[in-house]
Amino acid sequence: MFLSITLGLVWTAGPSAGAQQVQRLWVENCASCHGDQGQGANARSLLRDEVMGAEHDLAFYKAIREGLPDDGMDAYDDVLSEEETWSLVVHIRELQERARREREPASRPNDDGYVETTHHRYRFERVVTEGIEIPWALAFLPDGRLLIAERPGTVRLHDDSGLSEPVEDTPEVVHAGQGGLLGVALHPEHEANGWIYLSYSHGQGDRMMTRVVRGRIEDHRWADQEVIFEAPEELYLPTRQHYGCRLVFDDEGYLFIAIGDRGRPDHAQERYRPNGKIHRLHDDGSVPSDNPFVDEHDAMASVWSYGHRNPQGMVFDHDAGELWSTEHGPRGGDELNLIERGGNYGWPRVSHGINYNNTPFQTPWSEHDYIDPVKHWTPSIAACGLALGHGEAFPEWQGDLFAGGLAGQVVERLRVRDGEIVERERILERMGRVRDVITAPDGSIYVALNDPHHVVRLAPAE
Ligand code: HEC
Ligand SMILES: [Ca+2]
Repeated sequence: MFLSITLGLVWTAGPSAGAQQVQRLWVENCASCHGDQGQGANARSLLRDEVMGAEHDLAFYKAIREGLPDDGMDAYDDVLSEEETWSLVVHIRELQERARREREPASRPNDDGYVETTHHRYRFERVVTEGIEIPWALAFLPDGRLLIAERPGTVRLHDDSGLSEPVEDTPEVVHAGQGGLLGVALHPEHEANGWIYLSYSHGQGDRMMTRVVRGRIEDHRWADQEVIFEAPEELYLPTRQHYGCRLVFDDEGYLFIAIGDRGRPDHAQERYRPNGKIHRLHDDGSVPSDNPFVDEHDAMASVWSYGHRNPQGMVFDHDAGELWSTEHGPRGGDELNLIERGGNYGWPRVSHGINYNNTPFQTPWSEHDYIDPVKHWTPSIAACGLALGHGEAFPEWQGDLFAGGLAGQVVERLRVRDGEIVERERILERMGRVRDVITAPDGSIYVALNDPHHVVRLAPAE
């Protein structure tokens, strides 16, 4: 039975509604023994080190459903639905994360500006501190200048002499809600052809959708613009969230475009729609003939994978030939996914998160044919920005993934081997919401942050 039916309450969409229901379940059923914050009362603390972390999810789920008769906890399978049970596991993870933050020192620069991590000590350098507004996507030009795409719709260049004025004549974006200028990529042969790709929320009347163009910067002016990806007008939506939208080229010159579900979860499963998908195109916007759904009646031929919620991080691993993406979950359940041709990543049918507006999910362990994430973050970090370690600056970080988080205010380093996370650490924490993470040609890592808006460099310590 689904949560909405069990509780029989009127649910309104929005974070507070879902949060309150779980909170109530906790207070009414669990807090007497486990404490209102999970700190323990008649039972031990749930904030103990040995029970922290997602690897205990299934054990927790089973403990609640089946009880722990030897320890004095009853089974709740008659009282709680599967979804309610899962929502309580998410709630416990949130309590644990709050406790961890209170007791664990954050990975922040010390007074001299250095941060110690497992393999490397790095220096935290503020590169751009003034004059930028909501930096959302970064890219290095071959001449060493840093291109900064700002969400309100401006593009600036930064070098040793400072920050430029906005490039003129860049496309007009809808800067509303989560929309704006959101992604940038350079053509693999940029040095020869000058092409720069931008993705942004584009409006038709009062409806919006993600659009991709390419152009060149000539005399500080956006020139030669061509539309690379655009949805049919009837598929534009009045919603203002979940545009995606990262742009990445692979090693064969294909362009990948990540678009979020635009706040319409079911659309992610509808292959004729652009939203909730990762698309694959030739550099000129034409559709490759070997895309997975080119022969499917009604499907959008550019679709490469689907069932995505809001992918805001994407990177291609040139050594391994793998495309990686991070996406926002609902409440919990942010994902790191290895993107496969034609893959269905499950949203909104399955998720490790729980939905704010209580749309029923299967529990993460239900039988299903969707591709599971390699890792999930519960509670959510609000995954945004994804980079890959390469270059000389940090030799031990070669091939590692660097995932940014908005709400999590974090850059997490992840090492994946044979589909498993073998190392994971927060290398930067609580220095602002992380909008993008990229690796510079020399291997140092650049991060776009807010509070205040700035760009920082994680540089090798001498
Ligand atoms: C009557 C007291 C009692 C109540 C009520 C109770 N528990 Fe427990 N619970 C325990 C005890 C005792 C353990 C065994 C661990 C320990 O000794 O603290 C336990 C273990 C667990 C565990 C396994 C983690 C661990 O520390 O081993 C989870 C998860 C859990 N409880 C969740 C819940 C949730 C969720 C509820 C409410 C739906 C709940 N419990 C209600 C007493 C209780
Ligand atoms: Ca998924």
